[in-house]
Amino acid sequence: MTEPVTVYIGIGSNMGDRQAYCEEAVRLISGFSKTSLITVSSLYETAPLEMIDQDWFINCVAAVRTTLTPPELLRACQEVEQFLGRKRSVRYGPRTIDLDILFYDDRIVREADLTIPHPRAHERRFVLEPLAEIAPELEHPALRKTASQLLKGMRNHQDVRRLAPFHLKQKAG
Ligand code: A4P
Ligand code: MG
Repeated sequence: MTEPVTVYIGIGSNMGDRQAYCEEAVRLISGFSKTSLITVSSLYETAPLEMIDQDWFINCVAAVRTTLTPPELLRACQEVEQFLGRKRSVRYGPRTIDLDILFYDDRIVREADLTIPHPRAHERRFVLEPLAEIAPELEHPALRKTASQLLKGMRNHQDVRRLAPFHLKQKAG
């Protein structure tokens, strides 16, 4: 039996009921096989990056313990995206839900379809704010800086507003 590792998953939505999509994504993640949810950051409302002519996002970060391998986890995340109705059209464009594997223990993965740590995580306030809230001492395995150091060192501005603490809703019935 392999030892479980800690994994951080970035969650974002900027279409429809953004908060409900994020909450539903967390509920589905917590139901992954071989996986247990540890904690979820607050929800943050964040100005769009990359493709800026689109609605604001709601972002949060979930921490889980899992024995799923990185490819298994990617597939599980993509199933959640599909289930929640994401149509993959424009890169960086609007989406009901987007799940990014930010960190998988301290592993570095470079596959054609999977890069861990997420290649843009360290330069995005919408990732670093929620991450530093739940794991300020988490060290980026390549950059050797903690989440809070990366956040403090950020030069570019992005509007990020902390909303409510996260409440995991149980499905009725
Ligand atoms: N992929 C590679 N590495 C990973 C990883 N660590 N986690 C591959 C998840 N997927 C990974 O992703 C494209 C491919 O990336 C996948 O098929 C997978 O094999 P995608 O989700 O289909 O496409 P995308 O999300 O449009 O592109 P990308 O490059 O993932 O975009 P990002 O980096 O996720 O950026 N602004 C705000 N405020 N908040 C946001 O959440 N998100 C984006 C999307 C842009 N601006 C934003 C936000
Ligand atoms: Mg993505």
